[in-house]
Formats: sequence, structure tokens, C-alpha cells
Amino acid sequence: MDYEHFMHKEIFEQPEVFEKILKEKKEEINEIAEKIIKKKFNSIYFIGCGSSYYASKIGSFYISKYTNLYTNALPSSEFIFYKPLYIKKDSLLVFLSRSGETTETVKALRYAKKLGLETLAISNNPNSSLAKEAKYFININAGEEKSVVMTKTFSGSILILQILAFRISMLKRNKNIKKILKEIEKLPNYAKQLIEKEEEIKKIVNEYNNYKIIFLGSGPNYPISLESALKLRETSYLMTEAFHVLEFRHGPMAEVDEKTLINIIAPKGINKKIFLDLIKDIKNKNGKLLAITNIKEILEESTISINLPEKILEEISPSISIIPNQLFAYYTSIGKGYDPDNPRHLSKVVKLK
Ligand code: F1P
Repeated sequence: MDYEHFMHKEIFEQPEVFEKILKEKKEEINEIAEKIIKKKFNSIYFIGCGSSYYASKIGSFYISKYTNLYTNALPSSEFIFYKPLYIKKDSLLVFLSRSGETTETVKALRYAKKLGLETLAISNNPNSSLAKEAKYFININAGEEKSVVMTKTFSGSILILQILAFRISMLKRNKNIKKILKEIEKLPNYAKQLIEKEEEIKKIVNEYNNYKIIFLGSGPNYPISLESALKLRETSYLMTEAFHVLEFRHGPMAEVDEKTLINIIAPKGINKKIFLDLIKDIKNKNGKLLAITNIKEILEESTISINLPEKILEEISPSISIIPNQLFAYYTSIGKGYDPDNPRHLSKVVKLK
């Protein structure tokens, strides 16, 4: 297949990236999980910028849901500016960065080391400052990402964070985790199924091209909504927002009109009733719903939908639920005549003086 843009090519490479991670990275991630147990860390903090910060929020979600460790996610800059006193010596600080060279993230890592904290870097660049200076390092190994906007390195890092959290959980004797670890083996195939929805997504983009778009997600898919909104902002210069599903009722609901499209990520495992009630309310206010879901009732209730693979559950969904929204951003951008690989005012690595 010929690709006009790197972003398009890199979206399509995601099944391969997942396959590679699942084949080649599990042992390495497991070793880190073992170290985390052996060193008796009580907290894990995830730190990054932009898409890497949203990936950090997913890492933190998984640690809080599947282990008894305290966790939080912080943008690198906030960590440097406010130097949180609650971060104790028995903490592991995980730094995420595609480039491994983003100024704030490198500074945050150096500051953490100065405090005597243990550090793990997750990056797609094994020759970066982050990779070289952190105590532990995991290479995302997604192959070079040429587009300024992150796609395959974002989803690749999520899969690494999922495996890490599930492995820590297994070492802490969580019996239910084996089933989930088996499920993630299906992610390359699920990713392929979603990429095949490209034509459907293209049509939706054309039909709703002058709508205001808002993203909603819960749990591990809340950061996916944030990342979806960021993709649209970066590639298409659109004002858009993302909210936790029920937070939408606490103010943003006032914005809904007949030119609003609410993009809602709803895999099996979510609280179906809450989502359905909200969808009905938005429709009563003349808003339109685009559901990314595999729940029959939500498919029926929404204005339009993109089907998630039948069996996929919320707990493993975020590394693939981003795919339809990456394609949505890509087609919105080229529909407007922009270059999604080189958005205005942005650079691949943000360097500060
Ligand atoms: C972080 C980041 C990207 C964004 C843009 C600028 O980079 O904010 O998320 O898309 O390219 O940089 P990194 O620290 O992950 O390399």
C-alpha cells in the first residue's frame, strides 16, 4: 500500500508494533516488574509531556487498578516547578518520551536523580539522554516515527505499560490477571480489524466536517479521549475538548446543540446504564453521538458508530480504542488541506532554552 503521509503509514503499522512488543518485550518488562517487587517500592509516578503525558495517565490508571501501589501521573513541567514533597524515597519514577529528549522530561529525570530517586525511562530512542541517564530503560521499539504527531509510539507505550502493570499484579498474586495477560495477545488482530474501518471513518469525517467535536471516555479510555482531542488539535487546528463521561453533565452539557458531535468510547465492561442515559440526554438536546463501542444497546442508541471488536473488554481496550480517532484526525486534517505530518507551530521534539 502506498501512503501519502507518514501519519497514515504509522497508524497502519500499529498491529506490527504490538506483535513485536508481545513477542520481544515481555521478558524485559517482566524483569523490571520483578525489580519493582524486590525493591519494595510503595509508589510509582509516571511523568511525560503531551501524548506521553496522556500515556503516563494510563500507566497510572493500571497501577492503581491492578496493584496496591500508590500512583500518580504528572506533566514533566509540573514535577520540576512544584517539586512534590509527597514523593518519598521508596518511589519509582517512570519517564515517558518518544524522543527521550524533550527538555522538561530530561530535566525532570535529572531532578529525580538528584533527589536520589530510582528512575525508569520508556522511550522510542535508545540513544537519547533519557535512555542513557535513567537507571532502567525500556525501548518501545516501534521503528522510527516520522510524523510530528504521535500514533504508533503512543499505542506502543500503552501496551508496554499494560504489560508492566499486569506483571506486577501477577507477582503480587492477583489470580485474575492471567486471563487478561492472555487477552492482550489478541491486540495485534484487534488493531487490524479497526484499521479496516478506514473507509467508514472517512465517510463520517466528510459528513460531520463542520461540527464541534467533543470526546468522552471513562477509566483507561479517559486519557484516550484526551489524546483523541490532542490529535484533532495538532493535525486540524480545531478547538475540541475531552471529559470523563459523567463530568460532561457538570457544565459542558450546556454546549450541546444540533451541530455538536460527541465521540464516546464505550467498550464492554463500562457502566452501560450511565452511558445510555447520557446518550439519550444528548440526543434530546439535538446533539449527535459517534460511539466507538461493542455494546449492542449503545450501537442502537447512537447516531453513528464504529464497532469495536466483539470480544474486547474495557481493561485491555486503550491501546486500540485510539485507532479510530487517529484515523478521524488524519482524515479531518487532509480534508482541510493541511499536512498532518508537519503541523504548523509544532516540532517533533520540544526543546526549551
Ligand atoms: C512529547 C510531545 C508530543 C507531541 C509533539 C511535541 O514528545 O509533546 O506528544 O506530539 O510532537 O512533543 P516526547 O517527549 O514524547 O518525545
